[in-house]
Amino acid sequence: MEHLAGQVALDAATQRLAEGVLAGQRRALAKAITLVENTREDRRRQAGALVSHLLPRSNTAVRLGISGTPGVGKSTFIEAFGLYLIEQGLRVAVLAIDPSSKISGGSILGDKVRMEHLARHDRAFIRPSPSAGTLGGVTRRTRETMMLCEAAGFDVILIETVGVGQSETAVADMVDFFMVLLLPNAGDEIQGIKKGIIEVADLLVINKADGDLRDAAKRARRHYANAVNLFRPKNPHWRTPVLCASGLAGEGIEAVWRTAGEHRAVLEQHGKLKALRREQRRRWFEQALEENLRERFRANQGVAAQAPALEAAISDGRLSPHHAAHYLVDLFLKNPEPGDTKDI
Ligand SMILES: Nc1nc2c(ncn2[C@@H]2O[C@H](COP(=O)(O)OP(=O)(O)O)[C@@H](O)[C@H]2O)c(=O)[nH]1
Ligand SMILES: [Mg+2]
Repeated sequence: MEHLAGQVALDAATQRLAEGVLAGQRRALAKAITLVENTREDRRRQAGALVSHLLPRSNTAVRLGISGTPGVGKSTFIEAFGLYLIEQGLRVAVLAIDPSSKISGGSILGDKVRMEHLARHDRAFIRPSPSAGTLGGVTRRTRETMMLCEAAGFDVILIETVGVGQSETAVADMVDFFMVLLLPNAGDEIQGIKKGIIEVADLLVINKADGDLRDAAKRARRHYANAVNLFRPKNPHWRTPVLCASGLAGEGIEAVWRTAGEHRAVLEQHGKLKALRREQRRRWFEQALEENLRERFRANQGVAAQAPALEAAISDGRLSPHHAAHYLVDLFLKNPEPGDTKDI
């Protein structure tokens, strides 16, 4: 415990990597992120030590989440938004999570094209997150990657995520400001708008407010502004604004950044930003504990040997799930795998 809570000792290779990240070297950053993504137990420990070591240098950036259904224009928006931020003298890191895509599949390749100019800029860093594995795994990698990017000197972290339930909430939990992009012609669906989205959003953006869709976007904006009033705000000092924008035409970008700044000022004014970061770390720990337990449990040989028979008995209605769960956890606690719990 004392060892863990104090200075984190790094081996020589990890120390070099840490120095490279702190010096803002892109190759070191990319390598560190690859390390964080590695699922091998020893790599995981090395990554954990690296992130711990860099954490004191990682509380500096503005963290923004951008969500919305596939095709709403998130990547196109981020390209315009990112280039705008660079013009303001900022360095921008983009982390894209798409739980529905494979790394070799369409949307990541599509993103490379959509963020073509941003991707080439030396003040930007774009990293698609491999979405394979559990939500807990994706969340861990995204958080750790965010910390690495901050340690490498990026001022703004943009996390793109698809608007599907859990991954959206997970991202909302790790950023300071969470915006949801909506389509202009979704006005008729307002009645069915997911309560959840409004509850987690700090800003709603009616995107693609250009060309023929301009008027529809204005109507949608009024509808959503009314809808927002029906819900209790997430923060009593902040009523979720609804803006129109077009990533393609580069319109409304500045207003989004201004709104993020106003939100931050409101948080700071009420002493909420520090509290928010503390709360984020607390949740991070909670999720890390759960993920770690689940993975070790699943990797346990005794558990793996017995689980299929128990699952079959449960499916057949011959065994109570609670009874089986109790039995398996007891089994795990009696036979934790050697090396797994000893050297912390
Ligand atoms: N009219 C219009 N089309 C857009 C806009 N932004 C994106 N698109 C188009 O919508 C499609 C999906 O865009 P993309 O950025 O990949 O959406 P994502 O899946 O949310 O990341 C592409 O064909 C874009 O060209 C916009 O602001 N206006
Ligand atoms: Mg995209």
